[in-house]
Amino acid sequence: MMRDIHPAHTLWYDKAAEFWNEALPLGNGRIGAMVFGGAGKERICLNEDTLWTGHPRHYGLYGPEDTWEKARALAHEKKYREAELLLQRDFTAAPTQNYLPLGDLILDFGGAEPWGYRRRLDLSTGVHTVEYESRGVFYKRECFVSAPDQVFVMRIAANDKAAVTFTMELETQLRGTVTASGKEVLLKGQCPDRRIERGLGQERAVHVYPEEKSEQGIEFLAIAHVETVGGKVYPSQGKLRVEGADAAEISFAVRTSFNGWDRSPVLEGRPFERPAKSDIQRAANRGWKKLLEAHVADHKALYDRCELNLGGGPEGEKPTDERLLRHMRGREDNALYALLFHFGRYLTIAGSRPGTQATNLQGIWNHRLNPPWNSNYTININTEMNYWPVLMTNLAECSLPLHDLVKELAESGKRTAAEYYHAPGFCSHHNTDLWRLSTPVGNGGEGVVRWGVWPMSAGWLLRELIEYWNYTGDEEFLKDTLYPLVSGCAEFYAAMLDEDSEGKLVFCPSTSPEHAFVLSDGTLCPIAETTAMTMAIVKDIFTELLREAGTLGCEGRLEETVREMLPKLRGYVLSETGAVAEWAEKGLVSEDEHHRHISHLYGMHPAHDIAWNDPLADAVRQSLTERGDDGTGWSLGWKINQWARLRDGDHAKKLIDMQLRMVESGEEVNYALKGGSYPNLFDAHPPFQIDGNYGAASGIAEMLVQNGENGPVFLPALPSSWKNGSVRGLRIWGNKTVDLTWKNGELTESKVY
Ligand code: FUC
Repeated sequence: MMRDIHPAHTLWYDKAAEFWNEALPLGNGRIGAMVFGGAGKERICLNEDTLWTGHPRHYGLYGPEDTWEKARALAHEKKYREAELLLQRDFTAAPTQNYLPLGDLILDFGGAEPWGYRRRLDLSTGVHTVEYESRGVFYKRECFVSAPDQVFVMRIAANDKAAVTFTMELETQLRGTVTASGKEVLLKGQCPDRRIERGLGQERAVHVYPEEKSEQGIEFLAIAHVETVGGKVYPSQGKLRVEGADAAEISFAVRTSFNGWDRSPVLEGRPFERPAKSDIQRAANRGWKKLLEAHVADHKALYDRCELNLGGGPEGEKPTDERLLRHMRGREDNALYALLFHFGRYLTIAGSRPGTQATNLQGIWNHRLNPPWNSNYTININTEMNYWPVLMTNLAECSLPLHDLVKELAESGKRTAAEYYHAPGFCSHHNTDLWRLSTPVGNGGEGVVRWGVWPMSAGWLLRELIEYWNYTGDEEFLKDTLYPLVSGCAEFYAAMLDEDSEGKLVFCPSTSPEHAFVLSDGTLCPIAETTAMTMAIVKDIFTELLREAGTLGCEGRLEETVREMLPKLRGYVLSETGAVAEWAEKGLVSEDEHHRHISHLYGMHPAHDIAWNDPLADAVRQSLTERGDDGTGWSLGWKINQWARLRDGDHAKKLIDMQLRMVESGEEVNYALKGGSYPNLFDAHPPFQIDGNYGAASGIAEMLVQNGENGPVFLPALPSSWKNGSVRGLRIWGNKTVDLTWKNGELTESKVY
């Protein structure tokens, strides 16, 4: 075994990345870097998590005040298509803004003739290394993104004197100016506004730089600085030239004027130039060794809390891309599952730290000006999935950015609840952005209702915060944060319910995320009277409200109302085949029996409404079977968790195997059944979407330990091929940690502390 390669903790390759999905991610929650590792020319794609298009704004209701009431009446009469067309025309507003790439740091070494090339990412230290020999000299480049020092740092060393020569430059697709002076390249820039006219398709969106200050976007300053041992450094035509050094140390800092979701980044912007300069100054003063030590200590404090060991044979020594290919051909490589698990934890540590933005569709890594789905927060599954493994795998503080997002969305969502629904409390729809957009998106175009009109996301997002309380037992959090949020959400849901023809309380009309059924004339329609998921979320929030009020001893009017409503809620309806009826009525036929969303199974996972031995679990199993296994990356991820909750370990593992199918580097959007992993282990929807990485990590944790009302269950879904193994540092409800060891599929040791 190579000394510096651990089969469950290292990604490594014997060639440089050609495509972005082969490059390797580094991050400190705020600054993201994708390192290509080219010997002759290094490219590092950089991100900062507040670089988004746009500025604070709110879109009011476009159509008449009573649109929702009218749609509701139509849906109660089962005039679903009419309800849809009305909402499409009068209820949807502008789409979200998009997450932006900062730019590339390019190091041009004037070519190389690499021999013995290797690059690797050590997940346990968060350090990326490139090594090769060229023209008789051995080169080593190491880099990381430091959370304690808020900089990206790289050291370039050679085993020969004066062998380090290169040109360094910064490039950006944003509006900006690049200058070089002394030992620095500076990039000063500004983000555009993303505009789209009503009625146009998404592809017609344009980026504009408005004249009016109140409409201008976020400003930023990025600095790349070089210190050398020997040799000389001088600026030349906006670049920096390093010649004949023994070694070089690069530090990169960036700060932006973003000052909160509701403040103009220009008129009320946060200072950014001086902070960027002082980041660089501090890093230069500390130097490589101290920066590295502080980074590794900080990283390990989180990473080392939890570890999975599934054994593994010689396959683990191969380069990661080869391992993926060989695994697809049936080679047994148990350490690859552990690597996928650890990579999910690594991406949490690198992508979401206290005080940073929550991870978006691509975490914090995006190189495109117009990224797929705007690289936004899609909150009808994707953002929530990003946070599934965080608590279980012992990284509770990394979930705080999600808490911030939800608190701010609750503010923005009050206005949306009032204007669109004339309701108290707050709500948000199927996606959001840095500016906490909470209105239903769309542009009046055909089909927008199937995703845009879904005012249920606040309830789902809160499920993740409820878990934070379950895991940590933090009473202050319950009192000051969780209970007020759950109350606001419950208030909205309670105001929205009315009776169906059987006297059951329903949230009407409703969609089941992004899915539609076929009307008798063949038209597709997403709007029904209500849906299984909608009612599952309402039930979950009502139940939680009562549990929390009970714990706090603060029952009031809202609790009284909710207590009365709970038994009258429309429950699950089963289809003729015994599956869960997605639109909560019999006879509505799905447009696509293999649809990627499995929203109707919310009660099984992530909620805890249906236990594995509940008679309803059979309906869940039947639904999953009818849906089939295949799907987009995140769809596979969700199904791993569902089968784990159903305690079928072999089926869960089958889905992990599908997620480990190597997808070549193509980046096109594909909704067909093509999920997998890119060579860099990033989840392929396709395209890259980070949720599947997190979904797989949480699924693996769910296979090993599950929470239950009567205490934890160990190895509830252990696959037959994971015969021997151990896991250390998984968390369970009640602020406890678990270590387990098993042999021949049987638990041999367990420790709860
Ligand atoms: C939802 C999913 C898509 C994709 C997008 C970002 O709309 O249905 O598959 O993941 O979010």
